[in-house]
Amino acid sequence: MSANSASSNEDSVGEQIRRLTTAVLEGNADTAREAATALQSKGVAPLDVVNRAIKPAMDEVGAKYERLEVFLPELVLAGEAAQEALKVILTKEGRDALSKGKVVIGTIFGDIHDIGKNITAAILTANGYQVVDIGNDASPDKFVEAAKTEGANIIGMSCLLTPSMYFMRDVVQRLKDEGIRERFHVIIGGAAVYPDWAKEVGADGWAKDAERAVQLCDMLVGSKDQQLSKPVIVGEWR
Ligand code: B1M
Repeated sequence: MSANSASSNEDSVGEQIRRLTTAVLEGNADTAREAATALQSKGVAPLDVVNRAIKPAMDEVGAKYERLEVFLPELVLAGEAAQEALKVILTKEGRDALSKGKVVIGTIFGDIHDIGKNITAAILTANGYQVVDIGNDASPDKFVEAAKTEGANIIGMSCLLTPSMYFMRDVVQRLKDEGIRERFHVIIGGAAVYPDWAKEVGADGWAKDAERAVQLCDMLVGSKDQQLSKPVIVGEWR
């Protein structure tokens, strides 16, 4: 590629990133899908699309919600537009996955926020993990049963809603009660939970975001012969 065509490709990538960001902010799922398709066809990595467009747009919608500048309907539409874009950009990576381990992931009981969980699931898939997504509002029983049935080695719990975070403790307790705690690496993440909470519930690690969740899983899965001080914390809280 010549220098000119490389820079014009980057211009049009920038343009589609802005288009996608605006589409998510405005809750326009059709435009979000189109912009994501354009970015995928230009070979932009899924993680770049997430970090440059989807995540900042959702953060901005969240900030506007907190300032009472937008309300629940706008949040729902923004969430749907983000999900449409994710469906487009993550399909190929998912198919190409090589398995480094198997993760059962879900959003914990009572909590239906699933965008961050979906991103984390997708980025783990894109980075070589087999991911079984048990959805949102998943009970402690559902986590444990799925992990056993699927033969997973990692259980990942996401939580954005403070009242729901207490159910994370029940998952760990249930594993202990069944004498299978050591079979799984238990990791947590999501805006409601923080490093000390991982310690509090007896999890093996906490990650700030999806990329760091990959680093965390890599560390835990690769830790057979080394002592890790647990919980392993990847990223700074806030
Ligand atoms: Co609601 N909501 N919401 N919401 N919502 C929050 C979370 C809130 C902080 C807004 C606020 O008041 N400031 C607040 C929670 C307060 C609290 O308890 N701490 C809140 C509330 C109160 C509510 C309702 C109760 C509102 C109501 O009905 N009155 C209700 C709850 C329903 C329920 O769950 N039972 C509700 C509903 C909704 C919508 C349905 C409208 C929608 C969700 C759509 C969906 O998820 N499908 C929604 C949204 C969109 C938000 C905000 C604006 C954005 C969340 C989001 O998607 N962020 C949020 C405010 C905010 O966060 N600023 C808010 C983008 C996403 C990419 O980030 O999920 O943090 P995040 O994920 C990151 C990391 O945290 C991390 O990686 C991700 C990517 O980097 N991560 C992990 C996530 N999971 C991980 C797991 C890991 C590792 C890393 O390992 C397993």
